[in-house]
Amino acid sequence: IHGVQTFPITGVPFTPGPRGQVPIRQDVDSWYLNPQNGKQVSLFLVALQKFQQIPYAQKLSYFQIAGIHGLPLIPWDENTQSKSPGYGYCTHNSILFPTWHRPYMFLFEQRIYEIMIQEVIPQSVPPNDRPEYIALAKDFRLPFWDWAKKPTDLPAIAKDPTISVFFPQAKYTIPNPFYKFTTTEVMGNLGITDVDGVPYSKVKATSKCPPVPKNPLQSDWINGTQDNAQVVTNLRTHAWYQPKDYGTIGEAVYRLLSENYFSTYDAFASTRLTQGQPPADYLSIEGIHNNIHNWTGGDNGGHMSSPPVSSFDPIFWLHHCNVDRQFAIWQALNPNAWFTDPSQQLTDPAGNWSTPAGTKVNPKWALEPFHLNANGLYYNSDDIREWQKYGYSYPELQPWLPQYWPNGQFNQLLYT
Ligand code: TYR
Repeated sequence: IHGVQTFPITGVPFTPGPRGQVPIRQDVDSWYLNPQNGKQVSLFLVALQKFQQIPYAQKLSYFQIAGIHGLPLIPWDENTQSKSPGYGYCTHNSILFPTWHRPYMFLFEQRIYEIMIQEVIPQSVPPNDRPEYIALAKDFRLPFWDWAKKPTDLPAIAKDPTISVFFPQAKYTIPNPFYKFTTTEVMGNLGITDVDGVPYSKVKATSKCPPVPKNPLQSDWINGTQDNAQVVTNLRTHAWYQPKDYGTIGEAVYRLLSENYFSTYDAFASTRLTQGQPPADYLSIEGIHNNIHNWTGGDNGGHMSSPPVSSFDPIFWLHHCNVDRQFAIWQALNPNAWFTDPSQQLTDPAGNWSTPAGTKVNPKWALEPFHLNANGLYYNSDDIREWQKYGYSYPELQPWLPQYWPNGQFNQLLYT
């Protein structure tokens, strides 16, 4: 029983169109590089900047929301203490992997929208222009980083240390909130510990592919270092850590989405079924995602390679938006596939916060700490099976577009 009201995660509020249309989460490059989106991009960048500046003690700060995933291992939006020691709330090596990360993306997207409406528009847009900007905020959806498209690259929005934004009365440059997440004091003061000898407690910013050695006193480690070229080399070289050559990222995703490639949702969803087994001839969605994390963070402890701290790097959100997209595409291709065998233990044998060791999960398993309402009701996997109910879809998944209508007739069945 919760003493205080819980935070209702809803995604961005929306009204579907007459054929069920909802706003689309777009490819981050197509969206960002199109000058027509400049106003919406500016809203997003300034909202993210403000989000990252919210005091770290606040539940709705970037720091605490990113901190749900792993460190600093504090309860979020609930009173309970850790159930079993581990990496935090994130569900890895578990068939809850795709479903848990879905409401996590709603929460991030919703916070960006709220900050656009509550802060950026009132502060930066003159009254006459506000209706236009409010409409842009309502239409905003988190973009995805399609790391499987050719040529594989980092998103342009994340590449430079500074970035320009414009509003009706001003055009200026800000430190790019997608380049790295920066804190005002060393993260050790905020509860971030070292992990496997990597001195995350000593830094004031996230890093990608830092050079060897990670010296806790090196200023580039402390203030964050981003070796974009090394990230791109890693992605294009695709040295999968599983002892097998799975080809390019695009080839791995192609197999992920191939008809009848996976017999069950469980096999698609997570590394759990192949853990400790001889290398399988496929990679699950989690398996592909793991490699992207490791290539982005690099071999020397860049944040993205370490589950306890990966979500502090802002690129995490663009990466996981693409994971959610592939999950949604797979669902559309396999509409009847869902959790199959409740008698199996399909979570990490070592356990984590929301799935203690030995847990057998089912689609009603609470996706802690994400709440549907203010009364402490948790999301479960069944709740998020239909993603459009939360007001978004993806470019490939717009059954309301005429090209998807059978016989030229809109078919409501295709929408659900
Ligand atoms: N540590 C994982 C592995 O090697 C990869 C990973 C990294 C997964 C960060 C999640 C994450 O947040 O398989």
